[in-house]
Amino acid sequence: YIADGREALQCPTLIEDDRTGMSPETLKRAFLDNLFYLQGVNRTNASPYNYYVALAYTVRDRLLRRFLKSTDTYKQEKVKLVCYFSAEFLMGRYLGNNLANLGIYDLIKETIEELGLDFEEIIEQEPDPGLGNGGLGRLAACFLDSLASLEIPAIGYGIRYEFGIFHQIIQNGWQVEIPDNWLRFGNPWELPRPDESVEVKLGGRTEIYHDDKGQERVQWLPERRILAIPHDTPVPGYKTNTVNALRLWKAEASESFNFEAFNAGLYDQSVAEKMDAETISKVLYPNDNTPAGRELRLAQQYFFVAASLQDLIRIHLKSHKNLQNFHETAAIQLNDTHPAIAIAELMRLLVDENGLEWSKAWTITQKTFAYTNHTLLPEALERWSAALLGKLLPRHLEIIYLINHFFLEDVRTWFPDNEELLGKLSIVEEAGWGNKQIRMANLACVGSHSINGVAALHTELLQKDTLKEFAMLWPEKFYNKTNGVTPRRWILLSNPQLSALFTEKIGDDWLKDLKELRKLEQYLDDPEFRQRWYEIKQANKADLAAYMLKTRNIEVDVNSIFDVQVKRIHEYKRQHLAVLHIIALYNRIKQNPHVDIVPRTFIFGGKAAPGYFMAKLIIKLTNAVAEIVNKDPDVRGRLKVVFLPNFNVSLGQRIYPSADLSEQISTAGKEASGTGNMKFAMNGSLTIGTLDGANIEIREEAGAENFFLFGLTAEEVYAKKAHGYEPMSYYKNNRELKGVIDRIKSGYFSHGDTELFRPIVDSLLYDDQYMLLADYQSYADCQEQVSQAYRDRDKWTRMSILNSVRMAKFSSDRTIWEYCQEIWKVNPVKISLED
Ligand code: NBX
Repeated sequence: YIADGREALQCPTLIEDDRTGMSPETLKRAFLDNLFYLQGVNRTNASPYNYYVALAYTVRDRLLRRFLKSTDTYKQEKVKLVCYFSAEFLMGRYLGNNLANLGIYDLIKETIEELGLDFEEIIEQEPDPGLGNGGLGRLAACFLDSLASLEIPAIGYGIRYEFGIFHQIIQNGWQVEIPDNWLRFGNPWELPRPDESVEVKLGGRTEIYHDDKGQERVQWLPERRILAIPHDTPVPGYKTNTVNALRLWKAEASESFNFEAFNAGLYDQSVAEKMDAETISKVLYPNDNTPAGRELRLAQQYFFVAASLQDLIRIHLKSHKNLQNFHETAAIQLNDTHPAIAIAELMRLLVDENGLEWSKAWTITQKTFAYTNHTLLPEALERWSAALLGKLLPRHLEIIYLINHFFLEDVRTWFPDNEELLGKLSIVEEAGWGNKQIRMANLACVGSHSINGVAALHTELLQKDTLKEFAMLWPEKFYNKTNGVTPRRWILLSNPQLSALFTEKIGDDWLKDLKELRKLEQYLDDPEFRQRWYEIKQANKADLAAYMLKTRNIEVDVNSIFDVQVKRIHEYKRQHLAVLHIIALYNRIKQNPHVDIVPRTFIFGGKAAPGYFMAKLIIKLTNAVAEIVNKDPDVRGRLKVVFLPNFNVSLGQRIYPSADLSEQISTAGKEASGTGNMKFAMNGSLTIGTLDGANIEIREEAGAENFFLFGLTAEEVYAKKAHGYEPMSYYKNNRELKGVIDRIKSGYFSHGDTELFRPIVDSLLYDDQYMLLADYQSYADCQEQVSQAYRDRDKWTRMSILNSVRMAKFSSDRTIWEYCQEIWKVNPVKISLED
C-alpha cells in the first residue's frame, strides 16, 4: 500500500500505514486513533455514534488514494467526463456501501466485532442522506454507482441541501413532517473544497455595450452575488480503482457581501443578506411530480447549474486553449428539466463571457446536453413565468427568447403556415393577458442532442403524445433507456443471505454481470435449493417482523403473504386501490367469519408531498383501516395492515428482501418506469402489476406465467376516457365494490365521521381520474390468484427464483452502458495505482 505525498516527504513508499493498511491490527489502530484524536473520546465514554464516525474516517482514508488517482488520471488523459446534473441525489447510507464496494465488508465487520463492538448498531448510526424525493433522485445514485463500477470518468453535480427530505412521523394516522437536520453532527464523507469556490450571480438587469472592436454586446449587471462552495463525496466503484466524485454545492454569502451596508453601520442588514444567500441551499423541495413554481426553487436550479458549468469550463481550460471543443470534455445529462436552465447559461458563458459567435455556441451547446424525461403527467412539466424568470435571470430570459426565435424561424422554413405546430413547439407559451410561461421541457428538447424516456412504454408515449411534435421534427434525437438499479446496494447490501447463496453456487461474478444469475435456473428442480431459498425469504421476513413489532408494536405472522407497496404516495400510483381491496377482504370476513382466506400482511410506506391534500388523506385512510382491521377479533390475525413511517433508502433495504408480493399498480400510462419494482423482483418478490412503465419489461423477462397481471392497458385507458368514463356505473353494478365504498362512507373507519374521507369517496365516484373503479374487479380477481399460488409453496418458490435470476436487464450497469455507448460516447478508463 502506497501513501500519496510520501515521496515529497522522503518517506519510504511501500510501507502500509494507519491510513491505508488493511491488516486487522492496522485497522484497529486507525479506528481507535479516529476515536481519540478526531473526536476526543475513548473506549470508556464513546457513544455508538462516535464509533460510527471513527469507522467512517477509517474507511474514507482507504478511499482517498483511489479518489485522487482517478481525478489525476482524468486530468492527464484529457478524458471526456460524464456530468450528471441533478437537483437530487438520494444516496442512502455510505458506510456499508463503501465497505462492500471496497471489498472489505467482512474484514471490517470481523475487526469491529473483535473489539467487542456491535457492527450492526454502528451501521445504524449513520443518518440516511435524503437529498432527493424518490425514484428520480435514487436513479441518480444508482447511476453514480454503475458509472464508477464500469470505470467511466464521471461526476455528479447537485446541491448540498442542509435539510433533505423531511422525516415523516405518523400522529393519529396523519403524516406529520419533521425537518431533516442531517448535517447536525457533521458529515465524515464529504471533503469541502473552499479553494474551488465560484461566484453565482442573480437578479439585476442587462445592458448593451460596445467592445473594443466596436461590436455591440450584452452584459449582465447582477444585483446579487453568491458563493458556491463545492463539497466532494467519493463514490467508489465495485472492486475497481475508480472513485468518482459527487460534487454538491453549498451557498454562502460572498466575501464581499454587502460591504457598503456593513461600512455604513448597517451591520444587521449585511448579516441578513448573508443569511439570505445561505437560504439557497437550505432545503430540498419535497414535491415529486408537481413543480413548486417558487422563486427560491428557480434560484436553486440556477445556482448549482451555474456553479457546475464554471467548474467544467475551468477544468476544460486547464488543457485546452479555448472553448471551441467544450463538448469533447463534458457530456452533460440533464436529470429531468430541473437543471435545464443550464442550456441558457452555457450559451451566456460562451457568447457573452467568451465572445463566441451565437451559431458556434449553439452547436457546442446542443452537442453537450442530453435530456432525460421522467414523467408523462402533463401537470408535472415545469413551466416558469417569464416575469419571475426575468426578475431572477434577466439575461437568461433574453437568451431563451433568442433561442426560441431562431428555432421557430427554422420550423417555419420546414413547415410553412403551420401556426398550430409552432404554438406546440414554442419554448414560450402565451398563457393569456400577457402572462408568458417558459416551458422547460421544450427548452431541454431544443437544446439537447438526445431526449430519452426511462422505459419502453414511457418512451413510446413521449413520442406519440407528450413530446410528439419534437419526435416528428427530430425522430433521431429520441432514445429509450430503460431504468435500472444497482445490484450492489439492492442485493448484496440489502440481502446478504441471498447474496451468499448466489456466490456459493455460481461465484461472485454476478455482482459485475447480473446475467450470471441465469445460471441458477439449473437449480430450479433441486428441492434443497428451493428449501434454502424459502428459508432465506422467511428469515428476512422475520427480521422485518421484528422491526414492525419494535417500531409500531404490531405483531405479524411470518407465514402470511407479505404484500408490500412502498413508494411516494400519489393518486396515480393508487395506494388507495390496495386499500379498497383490503376492505373487501375485511367485508368478506365480516359476512362469513369462517371464510377461507390466505393470511396476508399488507405493508405500506411512503411520503406525501406536504401540500398534497389527497395523498395525505390516503395515508390517513390506510392507518384508519389498519386500526379497525388489526384489532377486530373476527379477523383473527388473518389480515394485518401496517403503515411503516418514514420510508427511505435504508428502510427500503430492509423491506425489499422481505416481500413476497410487490404492488406495482399505477394506472397504465402514468408511471414512467418505476424502479422499486426492479428491487423487489431481484430479491425474489412476485409482482402484481399493470402494464405500465417497466412492469411490462419485467414481465417479459420473468415470463408472463411468473407475473400477476391485471387492469386496463394504456390504450384502453385512453379509449375509455375518450368515450366518457363513468365510475358511478362500476359502483352501481359491482356489489362488492359498492360494499367497500359504502363502508368508508358510513364513517366505519372514522369513528362515525362521514365527512373525513368524503374527498376520496367523491373523487372516486364522480371523477376517478386514475380509474380505480374500472380496474377494481380485475385487481381483486388477480389478488385471488395470488392467494391460490401462495398456497402451493413449491410453485411460489419456483416463481420467486425465476423472477430474481431473470432480472439482469434491470441492473443499472446495463442502463449506464447504453447511455455511454449511444448518448455520451464514452469508454472506460483504467485507473492505475502505480506511481
Ligand atoms: O422517476 C420518477 C418516476 O415517477 C418513476 O416512474 C421513475 O422510475 C423515476 C426514475 O426515472 N419521478 C420522480 O421521482 N420524480 C421526482 O421525484 C420529482 C421531483 C421533483 C420534481 C418533479 C419530480 N419537481
